[in-house]
Amino acid sequence: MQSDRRRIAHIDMDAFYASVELLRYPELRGQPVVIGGGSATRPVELPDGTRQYFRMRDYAGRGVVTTSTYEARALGVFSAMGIMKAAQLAPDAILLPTDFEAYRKYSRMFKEAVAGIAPQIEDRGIDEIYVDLSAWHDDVEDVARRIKEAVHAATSLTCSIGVAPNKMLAKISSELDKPNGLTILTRDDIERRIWPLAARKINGIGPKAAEKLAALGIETVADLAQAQPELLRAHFGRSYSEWLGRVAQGIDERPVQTYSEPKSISRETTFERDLHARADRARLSEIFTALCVRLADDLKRKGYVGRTIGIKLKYADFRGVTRDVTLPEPTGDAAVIRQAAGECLKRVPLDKKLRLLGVRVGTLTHKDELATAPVAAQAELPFS
Ligand code: DCP
Ligand code: MG
Repeated sequence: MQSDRRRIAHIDMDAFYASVELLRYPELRGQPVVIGGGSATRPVELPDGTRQYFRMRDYAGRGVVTTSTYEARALGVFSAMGIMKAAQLAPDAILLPTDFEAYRKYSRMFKEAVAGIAPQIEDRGIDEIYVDLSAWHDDVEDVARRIKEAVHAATSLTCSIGVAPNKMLAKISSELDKPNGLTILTRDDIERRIWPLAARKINGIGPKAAEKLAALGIETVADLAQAQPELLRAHFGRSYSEWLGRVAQGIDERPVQTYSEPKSISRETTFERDLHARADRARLSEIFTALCVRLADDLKRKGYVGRTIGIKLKYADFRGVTRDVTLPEPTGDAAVIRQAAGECLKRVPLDKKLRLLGVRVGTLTHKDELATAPVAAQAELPFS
């Protein structure tokens, strides 16, 4: 397919976790609501049948905002903000606990609804997908509207859709008219609609790169498109600067990958209070083991085993460190993962208090792709 003829849709659910919660608590519609509390923030049912909600101002702890309703965003509350900091901006907003199981369920329902119409789907995470509509002869706007209706019929939720000649432009387009938006973008629209946007709107230009670009006077996509290639190359290296030049021109040849293998599977936890490797040894060891058990469960459920075991630590001062080790055979066994991760832990400085611990299994293989021979050998792997 000639690349300019492609029609790629990016579909992204609106205020996803918050919108799922509003289905449960419809009386909160129109109010600033923040998602991210623990079970202590669960609404209390009163004898008269009404509910008493937890207010942001009453929160103490280290949780972060997963998402918020558009009314809360108007007050400055966004994803990834500390809840206590957000409470200063929106003390009266309602705080609800996160319920990942419910979000996963709605995620599946929305993806199935889209697949019922257009099955060429690339799964990008809990609330977003790309869909290749290139082969459709119907008017794409029509198809996109049918997709929105199907998603709403299945979930009672709204999504925003961007349709464009490639994934990068489709992703930006889906954001242009949020919530409940539909934006169809053609090559001819790039200068008018994409160039005025901040360069960081391009997926792949992170906060650090955006800051470096700003220091060079490059704020918008137009600035980037008109920047001297030599200037970009001097500051960003060859491959990233060439990529920057291409995306600014709206070029992105990546195909929609209808099935993608995960690169790694991980679990991590931020402690309730910072822990010290020696003083809190028993507690840490317990958390560490529990992480490995949950990770092994994830691997089993998803049908993977992996050869690279890694750990991630964050110290109280937020500095992070990672270590990994490669095993001779792939594993999905909690005890083997625990032992290898324990070896990694011995290779990092443990003189300062810790805030976060994570364990990761990479270099994944599907269990059914493994030769059947080494089963006995695996059972004999040593562990502590
Ligand atoms: N999420 C999270 N932490 C983040 C960002 C997102 O836990 N830092 C979760 C909560 C979101 C969901 O992922 O509901 C989807 O992320 P989006 O970026 O798509 O945000 P929303 O769907 O909430 O809002 P929007 O309407 O802007 O898409
Ligand atoms: Mg979303």
